[in-house]
Amino acid sequence: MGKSESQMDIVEKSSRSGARRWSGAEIGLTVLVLLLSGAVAALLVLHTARESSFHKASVEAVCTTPGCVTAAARLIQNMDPDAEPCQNFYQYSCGGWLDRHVIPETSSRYSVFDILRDELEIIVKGVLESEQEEEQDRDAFQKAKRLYQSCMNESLIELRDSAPLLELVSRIGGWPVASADGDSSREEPWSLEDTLSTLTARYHKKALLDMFVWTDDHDSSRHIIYIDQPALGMPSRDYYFSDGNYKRVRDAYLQFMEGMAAMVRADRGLARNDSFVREETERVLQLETDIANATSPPEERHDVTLLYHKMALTEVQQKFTLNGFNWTRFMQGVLSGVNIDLLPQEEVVVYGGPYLQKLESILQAYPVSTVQNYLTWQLIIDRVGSLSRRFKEARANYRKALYGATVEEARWRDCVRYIQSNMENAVGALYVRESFAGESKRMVSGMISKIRQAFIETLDELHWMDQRSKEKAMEKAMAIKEQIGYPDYIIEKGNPKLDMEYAHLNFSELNYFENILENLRAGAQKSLKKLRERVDPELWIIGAAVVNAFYSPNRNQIVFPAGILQPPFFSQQQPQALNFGGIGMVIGHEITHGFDDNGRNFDRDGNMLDWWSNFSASHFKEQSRCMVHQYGNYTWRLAGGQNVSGISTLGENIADNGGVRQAYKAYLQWVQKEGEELRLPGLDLDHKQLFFLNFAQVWCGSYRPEYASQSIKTDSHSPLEYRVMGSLQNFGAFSEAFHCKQGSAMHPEEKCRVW
Ligand code: STS
Ligand code: ZN
Repeated sequence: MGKSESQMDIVEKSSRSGARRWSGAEIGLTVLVLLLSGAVAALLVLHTARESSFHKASVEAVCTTPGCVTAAARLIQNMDPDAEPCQNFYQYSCGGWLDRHVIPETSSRYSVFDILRDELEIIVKGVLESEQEEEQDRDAFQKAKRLYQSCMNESLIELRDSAPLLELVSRIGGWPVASADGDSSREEPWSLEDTLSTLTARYHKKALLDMFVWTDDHDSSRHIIYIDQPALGMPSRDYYFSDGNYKRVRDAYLQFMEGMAAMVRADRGLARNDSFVREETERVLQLETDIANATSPPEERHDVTLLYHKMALTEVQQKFTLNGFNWTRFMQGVLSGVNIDLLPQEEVVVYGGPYLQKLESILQAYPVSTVQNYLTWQLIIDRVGSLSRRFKEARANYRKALYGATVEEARWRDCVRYIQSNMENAVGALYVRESFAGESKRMVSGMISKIRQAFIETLDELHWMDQRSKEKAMEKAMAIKEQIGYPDYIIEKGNPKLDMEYAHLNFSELNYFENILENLRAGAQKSLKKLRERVDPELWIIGAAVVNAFYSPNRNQIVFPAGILQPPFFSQQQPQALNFGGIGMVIGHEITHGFDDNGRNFDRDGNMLDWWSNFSASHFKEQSRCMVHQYGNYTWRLAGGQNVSGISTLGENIADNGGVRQAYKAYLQWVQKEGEELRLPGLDLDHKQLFFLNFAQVWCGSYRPEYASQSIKTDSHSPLEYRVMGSLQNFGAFSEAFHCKQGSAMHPEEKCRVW
């Protein structure tokens, strides 16, 4: 649904006049709209009318447009006005929201941000289910809809039951734990190299080793092969060794693996042999525990300059012998699917050196059948969601332990998410066509230039950085490229590029499982074939139908998909205080990622290059240490009383702190130029306070304890509450706006500041 002309007019007129006041006729009209706009708005009118302080003079100073009333209603409902803003600004901003929401049985975290995603999914469901004459839909849309229909066809999925799984297992060379004698009867000898290359190139699955093609950190115009440690079956290495919740998940994981093996055995007509299945699956878990132990924890992988080791393939072979593992056979196997031949002196970047050093002895300690059991299990685990109900039931306890959610998501949500992440541009086009106001692009671009300017001006305030480094930082900030909303070509009817992206994909409405396998192969090939291609600066790194924002260090680029350009982040109809506290803060956050502990290692062209003086670099580390301690001191009760990892969340915390500061500065400059905004009805807050309130309310939300335990180990963002508290405790302007006394919880003596 596009925004109407008249609504845009209101914004345009008021900003041109600069007076920011509404005429009597406009007030009359909007009061009428207000009366018609439902119970919330009506309550608001009553509430404000009863307020004794709401005298006549201030009536004129209040904005009563539908946009203002809607925003005010939201802000009021979310907050807890009885809480003390200087003691706990999160409770003050979000107490109302927290009281009125329970986490749905299907969710592990529920927040204002998550609800935006849920609502976006409803829009995508609508467009994927909309019936058009086939010939009216372009190819890309037809394919997206067909894929969605295949996913929704649950009765057929039930009917096919384990058949697609058994076929997959046999294609990967069997699953010894689900074979007669524990060995899959093969004619050819089993090869680790070939199995890993099939997993990588055909199923986009990275187990035991991760090989991928990505922009070379040292040369942002070309691609290169990377070798890294793999992801694990459970979300982080902690699940393999720690107690409490992690142990509960581990037990459920083992049970899940056992259950799956038993079901596959039964469906292949084999005897149960429970003790054999138990022994084998326990051995697989032991192998994976050893692998987890060999991986480096995130805290040790933080410095990308230390992670990066470029070497010739021959050197990889010498350094990481892995009991005779033939690296050339493995890598050539991966690349042959995209018709690329390895060069005699092929260069490879090794990120996971310490892991590879340890892998040799692990592989020596286990029989081939255990390794094979492990690799097949890794392939199966991701596919369970697309099998019949009884397989999902075998997984239910594991998911409950992992996420705390007791009920599976509605099928349509799983299907929407799948199509969204596998056909980003087709879904992006459908979403934009349905519900994105094109005018937002221009306004957001204007905000980006204001916030970029604020970042540059803020450099002058920094005592820890010398002039030379400030100039380099300014150059880098000026060079940041921006992408807003969506790539134009996806909505151009005459442009074939969108359809061409999916030209090689042929989905069947009947075979969801095979459609997935086709997508996996296509996804792997799409990324592998880039090896000999130059980096395309025009490429969008994310789809339009996404509620999120991004910074790419290799591209020095910020991206704001259409999905995030909506309230509470942004609206042409809401006060600028809210836009700057919302999307303005997100823009500042993404810009600051270019200068966080990771981004700072890349130059204006996206090349890993040290542009820092020794003085500035050592002070950057000192300033950062303050934040590592500050956030590392937050104890999260929900995660069993664990502390936040100050190191793993450092980049996001630097970005949050920088983002809110730059957005605030840019907003004050806007006010100076355009004049102060009208107040919002029913809220006794000035425009500066509204800025902070909207910033905080994006993060109103709660976690299930199971998911808190997970995200404290896997999420690079601090828990919602500490994102708000941490950034504002460090920001003197917040305390000024809310008149907080020094020494109060929100205005501590010690403040951390990087940017
Ligand atoms: S790093 C992008 C950042 C972000 N934080 C998230 C998230 N994305 C997704 C899920 N949880 C936390 C973008 C952002 C910054 C500030 C405010 C909102 C979004
Ligand atoms: Zn971020």
